[in-house]
Amino acid sequence: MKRSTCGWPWFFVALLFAAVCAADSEDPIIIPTHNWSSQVVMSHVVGQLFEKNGSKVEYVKTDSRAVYDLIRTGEVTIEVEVWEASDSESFNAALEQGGILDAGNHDAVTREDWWYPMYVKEICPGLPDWKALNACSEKFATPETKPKGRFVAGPVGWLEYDAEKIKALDLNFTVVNAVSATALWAALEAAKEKNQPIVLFNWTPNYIEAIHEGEFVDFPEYHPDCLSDAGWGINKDKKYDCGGPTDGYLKKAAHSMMPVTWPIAYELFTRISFTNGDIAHMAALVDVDRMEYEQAAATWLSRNKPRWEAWLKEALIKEVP
Ligand code: TMO
Repeated sequence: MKRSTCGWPWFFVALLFAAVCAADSEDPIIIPTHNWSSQVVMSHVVGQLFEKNGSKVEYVKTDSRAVYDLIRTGEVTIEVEVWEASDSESFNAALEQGGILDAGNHDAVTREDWWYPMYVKEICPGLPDWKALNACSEKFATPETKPKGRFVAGPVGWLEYDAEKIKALDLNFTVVNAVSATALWAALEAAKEKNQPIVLFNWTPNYIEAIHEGEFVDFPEYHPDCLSDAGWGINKDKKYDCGGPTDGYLKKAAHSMMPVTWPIAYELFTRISFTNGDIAHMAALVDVDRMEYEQAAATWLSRNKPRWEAWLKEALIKEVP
């Protein structure tokens, strides 16, 4: 089903005439949401922009790893947050199989890795160098992990090679997955209250850096080959002997038929770009201000109107010359 995109009251007349000819499908654009706040808010920001463009939108909850195959088959249409550290393996595998497009990078620069609140540095001297960890691993031990230290990882389905990294770097630590992002922050709060050492998974941009002072552990420098070539890096027999990228990308991905089925929405999607500040803001609207996701998205849009108006306008000019 095709529909014409007429009726843009704020555009000048010539553009209006041109827009009559453009045709995005009336089928809904399917947007997957995951289990961390910025991704869900950003999904709704993008969804609400598609709606302003006249598209129908549906949201589905999916795993953030399985989503790349769902995009390839067209069961979902886009992914708004492809994180280099967590997602590059699944994303690259999907690109190789076909059916998915790299829809460009956000402005944001990302990092995901082991992280500790600042007081831990006094308890474990030598941090942020990763080599300091083994000397105090027993200080990070809990009844369930002793004599090894505990690394509190994110939920299963986020970055998944921490256990491999521990082996490859011969770290005296055990991975304990938090069940949710909320559980991760609860573990941080609990440790902080008692001044106990803790090392946990964290990422930036995120709202948490505005609330808790802390640092990432500096592991051997990342290289994409670290994930695919055992011979790369300080451990010649094992992959994953490195930290996450310190200046990682944040990409968007789309089903390969999106430019054909929803040409204007696709042009719009390629133009959408969020900064580190935007993403921290989106997360904070939910995690600090306790808004619903839809409301957080509408709030972000109302505070950033000139930016998304420009994206919409450029997408229409490009697609409807
Ligand atoms: C998977 N995450 C972006 C929360 O690190």
